[in-house]
Amino acid sequence: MDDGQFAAHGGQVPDHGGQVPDHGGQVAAHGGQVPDHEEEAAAAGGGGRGPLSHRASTVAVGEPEVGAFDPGEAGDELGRSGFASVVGRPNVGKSTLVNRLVGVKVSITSPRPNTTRRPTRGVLHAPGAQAVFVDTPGLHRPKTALGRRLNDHVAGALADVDVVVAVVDATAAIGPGDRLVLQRAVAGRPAHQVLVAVNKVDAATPAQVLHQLSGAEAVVRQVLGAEHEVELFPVSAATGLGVEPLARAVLDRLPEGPAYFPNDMVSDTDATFWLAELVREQLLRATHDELPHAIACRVVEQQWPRVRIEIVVERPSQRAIVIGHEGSVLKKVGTAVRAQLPPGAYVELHVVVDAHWQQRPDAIEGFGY
Ligand SMILES: Nc1nc2c(ncn2[C@@H]2O[C@H](COP(=O)(O)OP(=O)(O)OP(=O)(O)O)[C@@H](O)[C@H]2O)c(=O)[nH]1
Ligand SMILES: [Mg+2]
Repeated sequence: MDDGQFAAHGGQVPDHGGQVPDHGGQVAAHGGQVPDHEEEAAAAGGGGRGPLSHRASTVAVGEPEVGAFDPGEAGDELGRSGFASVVGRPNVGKSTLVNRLVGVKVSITSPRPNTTRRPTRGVLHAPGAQAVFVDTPGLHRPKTALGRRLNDHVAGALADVDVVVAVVDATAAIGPGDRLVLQRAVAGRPAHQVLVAVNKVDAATPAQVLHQLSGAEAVVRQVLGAEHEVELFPVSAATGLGVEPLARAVLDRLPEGPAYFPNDMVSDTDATFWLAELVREQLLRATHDELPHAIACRVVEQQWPRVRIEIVVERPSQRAIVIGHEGSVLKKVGTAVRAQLPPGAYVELHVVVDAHWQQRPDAIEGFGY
């Protein structure tokens, strides 16, 4: 194990977010004077729930709400409830769509494939109904134990759910990966339980969108039989276009049942995992190419408002990329993460090398993937 240690805060050192004393040493950057914020931090902790909360009343995850449509006032009386798994190839926008459906950021997103590494539940509360959307990793051809694990998660999320939303990308031709997704989505399921979303219509021409809609329909009919009706939804998870009809279609297909989550809860991701995810998200956005697959994050110390997060890479060269010139990448990542946390957060990032962690099931499980 090799290590390099950095912390990113903001307040006291507004312009540079911290000192960079020497290379490979410590970059400290904090979010203001920690003691001053103790009260706020304690309040944000929500009585032991930790610094982050996915309860709708205290959306403390930082980034602005993604602006979902308004499903109306959620009431206590429930008629319908159930689970809807969102599946698709990597990078088609599943997580962005789930965030939009739920109206709160519950899953991290990035332009890199295989950003999502485990099923992530986000709850849509509507009058008389509750839909639990399950964001899943992108179904892909796996090269590592991690990749196989991601695909296993998808298989698990497809079993025993009420509705499946299969997502395809309007800007890329429907290929073998999409075909596999659509086959898995409809296999052994009544047609009415499967909805197909053609996402990213904001970035596609009308002709492209039409082409994708008919392509997806043709694949589903091949599997289910020509007589089956397929429900298709052109959407933009990025802008929200078309998301409301999709959400309503999901809600309409839920069976009668009790509420699975309290009214003010939008996700069941624990605060510790979420902190590590926020760091990984910023790393994926700040770095490029092959690095994303090599990155894993975990919280190693948490004494709010101080959090120490370990970033694990597979090679020393990757460690250098993650740190950046004079700590520039880590600093950027730490600052972006801190901006999503309650005031006063002190985020310490620490990079270590662990060769081949992606091939070791124990390591993969250790990260919670
Ligand atoms: N233009 C456009 N971009 C989108 C839309 N939805 C998602 N994206 C972008 O597509 C990329 C992938 O989005 P994610 O939501 O992370 O995709 P995903 O399917 O969850 O990806 P994995 O978790 O890797 O399988 C990101 O850069 C998003 O900003 C959309 O409706 N329009
Ligand atoms: Mg995702």
